[in-house]
Amino acid sequence: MPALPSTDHVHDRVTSALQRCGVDHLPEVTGTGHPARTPITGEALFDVAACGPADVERAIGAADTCFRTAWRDTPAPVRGHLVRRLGELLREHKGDLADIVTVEAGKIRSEAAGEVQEMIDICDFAVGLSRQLYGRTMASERPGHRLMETWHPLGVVGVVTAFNFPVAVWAWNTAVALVCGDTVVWKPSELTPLTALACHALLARAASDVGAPSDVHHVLIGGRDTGALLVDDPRVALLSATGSVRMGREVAPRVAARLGRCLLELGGNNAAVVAPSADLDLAVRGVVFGAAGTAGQRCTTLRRLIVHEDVAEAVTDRVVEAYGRLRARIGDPFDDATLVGPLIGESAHRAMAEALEEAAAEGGTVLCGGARCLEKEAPDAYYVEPAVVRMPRQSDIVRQETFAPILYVLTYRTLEEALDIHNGVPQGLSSSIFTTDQREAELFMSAAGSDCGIVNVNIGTSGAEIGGAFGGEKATGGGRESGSDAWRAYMRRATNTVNYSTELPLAQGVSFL
Ligand code: UN1
Repeated sequence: MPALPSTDHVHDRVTSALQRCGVDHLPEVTGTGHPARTPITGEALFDVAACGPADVERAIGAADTCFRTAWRDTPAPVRGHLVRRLGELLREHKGDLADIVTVEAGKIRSEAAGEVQEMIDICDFAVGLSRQLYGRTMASERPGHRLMETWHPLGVVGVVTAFNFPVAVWAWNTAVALVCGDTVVWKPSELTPLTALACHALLARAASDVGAPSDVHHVLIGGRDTGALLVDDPRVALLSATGSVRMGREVAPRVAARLGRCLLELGGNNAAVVAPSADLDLAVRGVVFGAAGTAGQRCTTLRRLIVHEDVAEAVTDRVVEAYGRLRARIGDPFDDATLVGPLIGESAHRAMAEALEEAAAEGGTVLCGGARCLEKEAPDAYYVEPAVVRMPRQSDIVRQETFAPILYVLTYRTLEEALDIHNGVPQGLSSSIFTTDQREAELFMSAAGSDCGIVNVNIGTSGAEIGGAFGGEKATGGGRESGSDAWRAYMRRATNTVNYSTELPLAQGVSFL
């Protein structure tokens, strides 16, 4: 098992990366601010100054003024220059940002770099979008009239992000919001303040390089109270929040109470169906990456394997065998040999241990994994062996999202039964089927198939590209971010009727005067 680096080593590495990204006032360890920790050793690296209510007020006020006085009137293709410059800086600092993500979120280096690549990709997409914010023209029912729609910027977008994708989800929202003419106030997870400072510094540099106003973006380091101020402020036209279903249930009614707009990306409980015709080599690889990758801490992580009983033994044996090979590759996420980094912290580990106990009480059999590793070397860090648990049925614990690497295995006889199990959970984010039978694949993608926002065939549930809209149904919250036409959530639509005739015919044939 790769040895862990010391906290001093991690501190030095992240310090240089932050400096290169242009974070001017490097935080120190003072014991007074908001602690920035690394899950690699579980120890504190710095204290970051936390925002108070006055800072939140100032940030929202400045972003709102910037929106009204400058940004909404800047032509969209010119707004695109800012995002293009940000994309260039992200390319230049890909390694630095990946280092910071690895330090704060514990992602293995390749996945951290992949996350930064996702930022670069969305910047490219948003730059193109800056010339494609199209409205439709419709045929008017009246002679000499034109009916059309225009898309306008919305206002301040409040972005709340989670620890597990500390930079990509910010970039999905921010790159698109900025070209749409919105300004952004960001409340990152309190577990990842350093990545937020680095992103903010890079965006500030991009703004200064292209002559865009610095108030297009503000970052607020803080906890729940800080987020609540953003949620309740009527100047925040759209609140885009990523996190747990519990968080969504708190946030949505508060935003609704002020008739604001919400874009929610909440939990997933993603499943893969493995049919008897599946290419098993491919299925096993897809399953293992989906379930154990990112130490099970993606909202798209594969949590339920619904496998046909004819291939259940073969598939389970192979997955367990692959997990056996992972065991030697749990540890330092900076080591190229590592495939499974740490859990984010103690509560994540507790949730995993409790879920495993509950699964056993509900009749489950742990086929492999679940043990904590490296606790002698780093008592405050939480490394675990990814677990596979055979369940007799889809019991309560299987229907919950536990943000840790536990894969529940269930079996089915008919595809109808598989779909019932598949859709029989509160969440609806991502799904996949492994099959070579076209009828099954089409049915799975049909209205009567998977009820998720992401429905894949012969690939796993995680690792979506930015070009499609990302998000899910039911308790996942219904929001869509990233590609396709997700930009529409960041703008307001005006319907225009223009009369270029000398008559005034009323619609629906109404006569008056
Ligand atoms: C998340 O886990 O919050 O599809 C986002 C994926 C990534 C994004 C995940 N592109 O797994």
